[in-house]
Amino acid sequence: MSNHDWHSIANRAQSLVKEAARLIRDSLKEKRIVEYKSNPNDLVTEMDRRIEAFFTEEITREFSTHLILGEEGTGKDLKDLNGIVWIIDPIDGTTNFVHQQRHFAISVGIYENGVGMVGIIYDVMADELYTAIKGEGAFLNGRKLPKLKKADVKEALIAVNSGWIIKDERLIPLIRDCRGTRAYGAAAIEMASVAANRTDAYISLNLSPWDFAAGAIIIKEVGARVTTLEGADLNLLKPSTICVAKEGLYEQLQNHYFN
Ligand code: 2AM
Ligand code: CA
Repeated sequence: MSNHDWHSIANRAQSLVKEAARLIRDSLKEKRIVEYKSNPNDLVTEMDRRIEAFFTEEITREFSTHLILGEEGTGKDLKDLNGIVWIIDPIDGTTNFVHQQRHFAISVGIYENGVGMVGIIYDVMADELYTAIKGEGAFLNGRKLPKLKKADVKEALIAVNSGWIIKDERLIPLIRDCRGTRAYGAAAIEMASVAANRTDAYISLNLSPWDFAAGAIIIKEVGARVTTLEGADLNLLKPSTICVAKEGLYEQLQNHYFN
């Protein structure tokens, strides 16, 4: 491990996430201002931007050498992952935030020279905080998550958004073979749910680095796998497909369904 104090960085990041969550919860009493970005399914609210600005201000003040990449535009010109980079989704699951006022998360992954060091996912309304430091395991509200056991497709609960089934026919036999599917609508929560042994795999055809940066760190700490759909390493600077799965199931997905 590098010579940075990752425990103190993780503690500070965790406090910022809790503070941001308070701001979001308070905002639920007010009317939400919703706009859409590229199309009517791609929502953004004033809170997405306010929370990202909150993180940017606090991180810049306390860790002046650290860089930030955020969904709402911070660091959009970042060309590489040299140094320490915080990859932030201020609200993951904005559609849930707007429609349901729950099932959304704050996602923060901290990378050093491209290596995931600290992962934090906070399911704000469920008050479930997932944390991990590289090599030290993953925790849910301070309790260590057990290493995941192997899984088999026939007994697997697989998280996948139904829209992707229309786009990629490789998903059809998989959905036929597995025990069932789920869709929570927030990538960070879906990754955390595999880590917490609530589902066995999560598949998406299009995620951005802020959607999976924290989840990838947490998933590795519980002994599960995370790559692109075809098995390549994730690129933290580009949108990507994603295949998260327990051992055993991961190899089945790769060998029998996606390759
Ligand atoms: P977001 O809410 O932060 O945008 C929805 O299935 C999940 O996929 C959410 O985690 C959502 O993140 C993410 N996602 C990534 N790209 C998306 C897109 N182009 N449209 C909708 N959701 C997207
Ligand atoms: Ca978001």
